[in-house]
Amino acid sequence: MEISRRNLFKALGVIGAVGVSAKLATTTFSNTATTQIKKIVTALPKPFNSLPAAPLDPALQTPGLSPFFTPTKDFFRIDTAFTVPEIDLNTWKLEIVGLVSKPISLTYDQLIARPTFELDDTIACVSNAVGGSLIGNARWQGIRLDDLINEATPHANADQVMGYSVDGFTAGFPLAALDGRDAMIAIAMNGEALPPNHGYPARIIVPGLFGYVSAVKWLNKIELTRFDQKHGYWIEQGWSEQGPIKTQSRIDTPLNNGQTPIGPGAIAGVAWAALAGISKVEVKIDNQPWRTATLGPEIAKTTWRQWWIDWNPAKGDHQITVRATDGNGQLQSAANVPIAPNGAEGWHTIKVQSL
Ligand SMILES: Nc1nc2c(c(=O)[nH]1)N[C@H]1C(S)=C(S)[C@@H](COP(=O)(O)O)O[C@H]1N2
Ligand SMILES: [Mo]
Repeated sequence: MEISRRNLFKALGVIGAVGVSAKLATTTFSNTATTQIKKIVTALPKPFNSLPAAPLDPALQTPGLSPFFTPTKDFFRIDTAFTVPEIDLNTWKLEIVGLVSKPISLTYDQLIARPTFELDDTIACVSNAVGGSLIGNARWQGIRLDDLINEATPHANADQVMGYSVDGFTAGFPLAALDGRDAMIAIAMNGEALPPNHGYPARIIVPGLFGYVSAVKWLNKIELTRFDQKHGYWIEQGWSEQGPIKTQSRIDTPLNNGQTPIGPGAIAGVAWAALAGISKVEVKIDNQPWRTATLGPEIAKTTWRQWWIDWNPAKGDHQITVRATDGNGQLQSAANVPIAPNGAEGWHTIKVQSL
């Protein structure tokens, strides 16, 4: 049965609640006015590990600091899709095939009938420049990827997990990356079904890996294969086969090349590392010695960490640099490394005028 938008809202009893309608619209519909809804996600399964709510967000006290969870509407979007694929859940299937003894094919209902769990994970794009905004943190909900792949029983010679999108995009990562980390087939982010922009109805999330080698949106196939036989989309364009996220830190506030009032204020931002978490963030202002920043709560090693220090600038021009140390004591690389072929390196440095 096909339901129009208006009738659907009626059916759901949404009366004149613009905010709610708009939210529903972004989570369950594509943005074309003509879309007919074939089937919608009405309820998410209950995760077996329901994570506690995050503690009070330091961003509430520090204007300009990124919120711990990136609101879905503000979450960066990177893909090759000109138009967002529209997927009908009645016909969508997820297949696990290739170098496996027991191929698997699941309908959406079969997929979400499996145990789901929640994961707090920061995802990043390899194209994120030092200080850039192609990074976001979300609470994801999904099905364990290692369980599904074990069930399909990979052949001994398989060494790559290749995800396929309905639109032909591919991304592959080492089978060995499924080392117990919480990789998932995500069906929801921040408590709602994945919005079309972020891969509805399902995508891959692998903690510690850049999106271009792992985070396939609009997923409909996973193939067990070999690196010496197949390459994902971006590898064919010259990007590195291996794409671990690099330790980075970013100054959110004050803004680069901005102006800031003299007097008491704050410098604040976020820092992240692939899987190790962040143990220290240091800030250097002009020619002063490095100062250790206060760190926000650490909810999981897979997420970024907020940081801040107080700052009482004198009138004039200032330069501020940040650097992070990961949970293993490894200092972030200072080298000025460009984005291609496997991610930028360097300490984020900004210039500010205080007046
Ligand atoms: N189908 C599809 N999935 C994709 C891509 C794409 O182009 N097509 N881009 C990948 C890249 S490069 C990144 S960084 C992440 C970004 O995820 P987001 O748009 O949800 O933030 O999606 C990944 N998944
Ligand atoms: Mo990316």
